[in-house]
Amino acid sequence: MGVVNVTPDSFSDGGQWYGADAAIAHGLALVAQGADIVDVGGESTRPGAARVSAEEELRRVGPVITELVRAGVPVSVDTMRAQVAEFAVGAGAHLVNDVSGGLADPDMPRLVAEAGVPYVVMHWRGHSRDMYARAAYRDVVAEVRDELARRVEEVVKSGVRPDRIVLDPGLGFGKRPEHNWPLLAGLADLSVLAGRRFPVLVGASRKGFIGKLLARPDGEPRPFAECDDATVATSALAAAAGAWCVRVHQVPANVDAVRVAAAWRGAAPAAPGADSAEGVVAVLAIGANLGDRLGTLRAAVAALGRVPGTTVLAVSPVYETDPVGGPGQPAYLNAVLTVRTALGPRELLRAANGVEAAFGRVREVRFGPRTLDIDIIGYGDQTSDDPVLTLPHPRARERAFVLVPWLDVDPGAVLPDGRVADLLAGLDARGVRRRPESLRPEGS
Ligand code: PMM
Repeated sequence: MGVVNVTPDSFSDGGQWYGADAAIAHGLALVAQGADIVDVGGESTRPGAARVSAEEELRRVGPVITELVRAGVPVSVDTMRAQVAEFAVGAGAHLVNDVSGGLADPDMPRLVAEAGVPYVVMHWRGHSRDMYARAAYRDVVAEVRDELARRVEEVVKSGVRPDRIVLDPGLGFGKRPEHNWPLLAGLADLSVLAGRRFPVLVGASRKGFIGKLLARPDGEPRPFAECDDATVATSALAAAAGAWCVRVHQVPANVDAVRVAAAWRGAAPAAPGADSAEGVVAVLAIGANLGDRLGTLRAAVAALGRVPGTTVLAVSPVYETDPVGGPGQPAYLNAVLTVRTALGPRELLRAANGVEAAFGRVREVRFGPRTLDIDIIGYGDQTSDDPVLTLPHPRARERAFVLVPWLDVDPGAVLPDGRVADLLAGLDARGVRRRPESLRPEGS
């Protein structure tokens, strides 16, 4: 998650992206550098900050969110106000990031529930003006976990679905440096509340506790803008510990860090019972025939694995395939993956569309070339005539470029009209050629 603070006074990058044009250009640049989502905020939460009015907050973030969504960027809105969140999700924002976890504005949880978007619930004890007055803990990990558990209970009572919730320990918010390190070291503990594992977002980038760690011998803290290397180290460790997302100001090196951590985790033996979580197994087909096809498919697999409540179970080999239908166009690379997901089918579709949008997918020419296409082929045993998402995918049975890789990940796969192996026997699969490359992160 790349940060765009449209504020004159944020501690980490205040003033740099204050104008709408600069903020939009920065959001686009962050996505080009590899951010999966751009977090747009219009109110500084630095220690001591006074609040701005809702009108001013909207004036700052409104045009930036509208324009980034229009450009296909997955946007998160960093706000404590339901009014601002309502505007943002109405404009197409994908996620609401509420640093108060629903405490600052009682209308927020209901608004998020109605919008059905993912909701970051951060640990927070009060506004920034005097937040250090509340920075007293006996056992910071236990207290943050208990307070987050209460917030989750409350927002679920307001109608937010548990599988839409992302937790955040709120590093630096009402916490002194010595409180932040145990929270980072305890990420795995924080992610499990009431027997349910939640995705966790970590916002350590350029925060004061990192500057303090790296202080000069005379005690002068390292300036914020010189804390990016240490932020990258934190991102790698957080991602290796299972964080779902890191919120950062500088994207490129943090993307590398997250990829390293994903490869590291991917290579580790599975913990007993790790995959026994509830959820439905869905089958996704991915394809690309523009740009860096292999790089795009690899990044798409990684991005799908970071969708809240979703784990990639198996990824097929890659196949080069001749285009079927549509205008003359280059050959595709195709693959199929299975995921276990706590999301409903429409939510999974929305998440998949978000990943497509992050790769600049435009939906203009039917069956035309595309940088990335993600189709939901099946969702458990569910059948549906919903025109937005017909299940199973109505054209899967006639597409060898789907059935061949599907059999790789599930040799016993079935469709309503028969076994996939039998359906494939009736198709011409000569245009589907297996490639040697893998879509799993290098080395896993
Ligand atoms: N930190 C800041 C702002 N928004 N949101 C979440 N979810 N988690 C954070 O830790 C967080 C946040 C403050 O940092 P900034 O001023 O550099 O944006």
